[in-house]
This record gives sequence, structure tokens and C-alpha cells, in this order.
Amino acid sequence: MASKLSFKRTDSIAESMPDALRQSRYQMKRCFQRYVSKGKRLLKNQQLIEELEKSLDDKVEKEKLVEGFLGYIICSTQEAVVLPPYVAFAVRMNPGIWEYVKVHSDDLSVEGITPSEYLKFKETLYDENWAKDDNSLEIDFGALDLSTPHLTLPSSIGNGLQFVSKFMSSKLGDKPETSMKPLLDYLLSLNYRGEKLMVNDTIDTVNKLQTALLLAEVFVSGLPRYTPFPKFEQRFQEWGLEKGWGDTAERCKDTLNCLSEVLQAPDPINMEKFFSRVPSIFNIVVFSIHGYFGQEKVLGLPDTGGQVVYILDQVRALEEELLQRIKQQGLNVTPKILVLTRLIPDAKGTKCNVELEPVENTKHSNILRVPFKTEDGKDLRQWVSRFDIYPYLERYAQDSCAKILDILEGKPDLIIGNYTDGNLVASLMSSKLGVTQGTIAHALEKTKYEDSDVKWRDLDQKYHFSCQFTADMIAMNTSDFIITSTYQEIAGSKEKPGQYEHHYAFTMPGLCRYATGINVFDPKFNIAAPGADQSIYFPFTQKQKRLTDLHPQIEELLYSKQDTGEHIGYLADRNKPIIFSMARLDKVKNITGLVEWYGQNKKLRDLVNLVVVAGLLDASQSKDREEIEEINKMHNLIDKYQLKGQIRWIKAQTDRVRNGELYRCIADTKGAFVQPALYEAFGLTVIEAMNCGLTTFATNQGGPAEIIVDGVSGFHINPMNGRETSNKIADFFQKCKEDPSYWNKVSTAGLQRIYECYTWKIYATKVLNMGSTYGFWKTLNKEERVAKQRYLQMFYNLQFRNLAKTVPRVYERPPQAPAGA
Ligand code: UDP
Ligand code: LCN
Repeated sequence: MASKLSFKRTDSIAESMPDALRQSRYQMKRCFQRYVSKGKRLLKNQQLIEELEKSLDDKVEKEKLVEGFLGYIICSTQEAVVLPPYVAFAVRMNPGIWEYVKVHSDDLSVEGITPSEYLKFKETLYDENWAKDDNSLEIDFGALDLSTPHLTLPSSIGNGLQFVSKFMSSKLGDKPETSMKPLLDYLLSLNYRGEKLMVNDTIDTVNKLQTALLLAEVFVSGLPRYTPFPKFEQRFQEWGLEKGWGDTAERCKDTLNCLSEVLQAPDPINMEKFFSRVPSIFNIVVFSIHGYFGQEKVLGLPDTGGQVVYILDQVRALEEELLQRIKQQGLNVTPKILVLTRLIPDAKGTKCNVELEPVENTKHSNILRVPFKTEDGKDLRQWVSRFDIYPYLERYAQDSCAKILDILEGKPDLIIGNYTDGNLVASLMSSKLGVTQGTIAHALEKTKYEDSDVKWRDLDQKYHFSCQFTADMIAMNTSDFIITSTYQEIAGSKEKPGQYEHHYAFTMPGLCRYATGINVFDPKFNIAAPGADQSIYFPFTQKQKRLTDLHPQIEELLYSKQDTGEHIGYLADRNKPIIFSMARLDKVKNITGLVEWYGQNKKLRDLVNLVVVAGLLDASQSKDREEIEEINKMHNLIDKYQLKGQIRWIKAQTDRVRNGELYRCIADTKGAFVQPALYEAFGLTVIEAMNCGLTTFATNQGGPAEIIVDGVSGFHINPMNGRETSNKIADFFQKCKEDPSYWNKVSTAGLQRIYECYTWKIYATKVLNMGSTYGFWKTLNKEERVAKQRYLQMFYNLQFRNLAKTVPRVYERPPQAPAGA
């Protein structure tokens, strides 16, 4: 409605709101009286709109106001703090753009306030003394970003790499002889185990470099295209040039020319191209700490889901891309990739107790497992929930750093953290070793749990969010670049803030106020969406590739009549299509929600069967708090809605290859995949299903909203509205009954969407380009970076360390006797 209005970014709300209030003074006074009538409180967007509408009786007036500028402001307000006589608004006009104002409810005067002032208002609702204390801990990471350029357009958020290339082009273009010096220094620092690459020390000025490039380019232009580099290596050295320019005369010529162009008049395209060719990355370490991290029998265990799948596929893609680049650089170097994770002695039949394990389908990549230590220095034996692992991380960082240096015989060139724990350890290590660091969140817990920042105390015993959010802030601010899967992960949508955006300004009363946590306009943000392994997840229509050997097992899994330890329930009518879901049995995955929607919708039950793969079937076998609650809920729902005969609940399935065939078998029934999560950061199952040609319905809360184009390549569902969702699914199957070609149409459009946007090849190219470009970018503005690092180190030391000490270490069991002993 009101959001149709156009609004210039230059119009500040503090400036334009008073006039608008004046024009509807009578009505707005009534509205503000409603806001303050119940005393101190926090009002969310929906409540603000409802109260506004309730305060207006006249229909025409109501429409005018809601459609007008004031309506627009209120619709754009994410939340408001009511502290009579004031109402403080946090207004988000566009992704990433926030403004804070306070309005006096009696005289309707408006005043712009800073994020910090707004947060103090909010804190008053939860901890008044702390809010009023002038010396409460306030952290402002933005205060240290004095010369870091920021993007300004919401539509450009997530395109950090292009922005950095553009900015460097203009900055370095100023006076090439002096401004290009950092680039020359960077080139001079390139080496592989001490052996110089690209240029040697005889080239000590930009002029000399330009001359050498010119001479070499003329020389290689006279050679046959495919002349191998060793044939003219010696000539290159005479000009001060070393290997790394290319494997053939043609490739060298192209790289030399690209750098000459950059030095003459830098432009972003050549800049990006040059950094994609620089031989700066050979060894990479990826951190994924909490476990279970393995290649077999781990998926679906608590905490172990898409992150593991993502990293294994990521490593394969990165290795392939590295090998290709190294070959084209004309180097004879073997890259190494290590995935650092926890060694868990009580490995429960997985390989999580094995120290070094090669990554399947790679030549040079390994999983390295390092144990957590108990206080008395022994290896901690059991799995520990990701929420409880903070006391172990510092020691872990030290132990794993020593191992890495040993195995790689030196420092890595790039480290990539995953999730809070991996990102924190990566931050400690990058600060220590001075290595370029990327971070990946997979999920930021603060966004998953509403008001988990202001209500942190209520949740801390269970989740230790005080540690988690502090660690997230440290990692986001330490890392050189941030890899995200979707735009929405960073900056949400027009209506909803993104996961990272939620960390712009927030407060944890009694603990710490973040006047600036992280700014989504920072050019460190980049989007590189993952893919799904297309050798496993291929379309159900590719008959010759189908794994028919597995069909008897899948037949048993879906249709056998007896309950076993593996599944519960059965499907009485085999002729119906199947709606299918597969996820860890966490609350937020909302598998129980799907079962309930199904149970309540007779039409849907008549049209389709339901199959879910999730968690364990027996609560007594689980150690995970949330999983236990969800298991019990599943049993209750099956009884309550008498679902046996229409539902099959299968326990977590850890065999990816068979799962691929399972998706295809569901597609054979002309069924659908349903991803009902209350919130999903990205949603690998969504792209797996779509890769198999299975029509997909997925939550509109999070990444899937961006993966699927609603009504074209699949469907969005609203997990907050079960009735609407189950009707939408039922309507689809009704339509398919009437017109079977409709199902095929959606399935084909889903596949097309995947091939255009979600592949690992695109991902690996982007990430390696980030590694080398940000590796140079961080050498600019060194002093400012050092200052920020000092601030971060102090914060880690004084805040995080103390918080981590408050988390109880798990009860450390002695080794268990082997079964039967
Ligand atoms: N998965 C699985 N078996 C299960 C549950 C999940 O193999 O019982 C796999 C699933 O195929 C996907 C990953 O685990 O590859 C889950 O990733 P997603 O992004 O959907 O969710 P996450 O668990 O990471 O939150
Ligand atoms: C974690 C999640 O919760 C999912 O949404 C992602 O798909 C997965 O990690 C991989 O990034």
C-alpha cells in the first residue's frame, strides 16, 4: 500500500515528519495516544499499523492517511519503543538504510536520534539502570572505519568485489608512479615457499615495472602462441620477471597486457581480471569446528546438516579451480586444502575420531581433526552442542594453528571460517598469522530467535547467546571478506531486514550495546551462492543414470507396512503423489509444523501422502534438547490426527547418494518437496530437490524466497500461516490432477533456475577472486586496520574470554568400554 510512494534518500524523516504530522494533527494525536496508552513497551511493525488503523474511524481519512507519507513511515518502521510521553521509531526505508526518531506524543514534536540513543530507549524496557549508566559498555566498530569507502545503493549490497575493484581503479589511477607503489609492493611480496613469483627485487619502481612489461609483451608477441613458459623463462628473468604470468606465450602476453593496462589507466574490468590471475593462493584452510564433520553417516545428526555438505562440495570446487589456475599460471605447485574440525573420540560409528582423512573426489584436500582439551589437558571425548563449545575454542585455536603450520609447512594463504565457532577461531588465527580471512555464517542465530538480543538473559543458560553474538561481532569485523549465499542473507527484502543487517545496531542490556555492529554497505560483503553436487542430484527424467539398484531399498523405506527402528507409519494408498520433506529435527525446521498442517487439512490428506525424513524416532536415544522435544511432538501429532496410513516418518538418512535417488522417486510419484522452516538461511535441500526435477514449496522466510521465483520455478509458503500454506499445496495438486502438464512445467522451470544461478563452478571462481583481491585490499589503509585489530583484540580479551568462562564445560566422561566388554 503506502510503500508505493517514492521517497528520496535525501529526505530525512526527522525533517519531513513534523510537517506530515501537522497536516493530520488531530488523527495522529489519537494514534499516538493509543501507542502510549499501555505504558512502556516495544511495538513491532504489525502492531504499529494495527494501532494506527484502530485510531481512525473515518474510512476515507483512514485510507488517505495510511496511503500517505505518515502511513509510509509507519509501515517502514520495524519497531518502536514506547516510553511515555515519547515513542522512538526505528525506521527502515530501504534495505540497509535506517533512521531513528523520537516523537513526543502530546505535542508531536520530532527529533532525530542516533542509533545509540535509540538503543538506550530500548534498554530502558529491560534494564533501566544499565540504560541510564553513562559508562555502560558501548562498542562502535563503525567509529574505526574512517577511510573505508562504503557502498551507497541498496541494490549494490553484496557486490563488494566489484565495488572494491572500482574504488581501487580510481584511487590507484591518481598519480600512477606513487599510487601504484602498493601494487608493486604486493607483487614483490608474492612467493611460493620463498621462491619469488611474477617480479623480483630488481624491479623497485613502477616505471621499471612498466618498462619490463612492455619489453616482455613485445617479446612474447613474436613467439608461437603455445610456446611453453620454460622456453623463455630466462629472458623474463633478465627483465626482472619471474614465473606466474602464464603457462604459454599467449597467456603470458594476456596477463602482461592486463597489468600494463592497469598501470596506464586502471579500470575495474582489468583490475578484476588481473587479480583473478595473480598467483597468490595455493593453500587454504576451512574451519568447521563443532562436528560431526564427516563424509559418511553424519548427516541429519543434531548440528550436522548443510554446513558439512556445503564445505565438502566447496572444497572440491575450490581444488578444481585452484588446479586450473595454477596450471594456467605456468606453475608447478601442488595446492593443499585442509578442513579443520573437531576430533571426537566417541565417534558413534563415524570417522570423526580419525585425525587425517582425504576428502573424496579430491587429490590434495584433507579433513584434519584436532581434539578439544579438558581443563586437565586430556582429549574431550564426547560431542558437544554448538551452543556449548565456547570454553574450548581458544585452546583449540592454538592447537590447530600448530598443526596447520606443520602440515602445510608454512602459513596458509587464505582461511575461511564457517559458523560462529569456525569464524572465531579463524579470526584468532588470521590475526596471529596475518593471513587473509573470509567468513561464512550459514546461519546467524540472533535472527532465528526473535528478540534474542534484548532478552539474552532469559536464553543464556540454554543457548549462551552472550558468547555467540560477541563472537559473531568479533569475526564479522575481523574478516577481510564475508561470503553469503543470497542477497537476503545480508540485507533482506524491502519488507524485512537481512541476517547481517540485524547486526547493524543492537543491544544486549546489561552486557553490551553495539552502536555499530556491522554495516551492510561495507564492501566486504559478497554473494556467492552454493550449488548441489550434480553427480548426485540430477533430474528424475535422466533414465539411463537412475540408480535402479537402490529402488528395492527405497521401496521398503517408503511403502513397507511394518514399523521398524527406521520408520513409523505407512502409506495405505500408493497411488497418491507424495509430499516429502527432509531436515534435521530442530524447532526452526518446523517439520512438526508441516505434519500439523497436513493433519488439519482434509483436502490435502485426500490428495497426497506425507513422507518426512527427520531426526531420531525415539526420544530416549537423543541427547539434543530441541530434538527430544520435537520427537515427542511428532508422536503426539501422529496420534492426535490419526495419521497412520497417510504418513511415513523415516529417521535421519545419512547416505547422500541414496537420498538423491529418493528425491527422484518422489518426483516419479509427481509429488513435491516441502521446506516448511520458520526460517531458513539458505536451504540446500531446496536446490537438491529442484536439481532432481522435484517441484518444490519452500518457506518465504529466508534464502528459499530468493532461490524460487514464486509460481514459476516453485512456490513460496508462509510458515506462519499453516492453513494458507496447506491450501496452497492442496490447490496445486488439485490443479495437477486436472492438468498433469502443469506439474512438468513447474519442474522444468525449477531446473532452469538452478542451472542459471546455483552451481559450484560459479561459486569457486568468485571465492578465489575474493581471496586474491581482498588480499591486496587489506594492504591499503594499513594503519587504520591495525587500530581496528587492536580494538578487536581488547574486546576479545576483556569481553569474550570472560563470557566463555561462564559456560559450563560438559561433564567429561571417561572413555566408554567397548560394546560387549
Ligand atoms: N540431510 C540428509 N539427511 C537428513 C537430513 C538432512 O542427508 O536426514 C542433508 C540434506 O540433504 C542437505 C543437508 O543435510 O544436504 C541439510 O542442509 P540444509 O541447508 O537444508 O539445512 P541445514 O541442516 O544446514 O540447516
Ligand atoms: C545452514 C543452514 O541452516 C542452511 O540454510 C544452509 O543451506 C546451510 O547451512 C548451508 O549453507
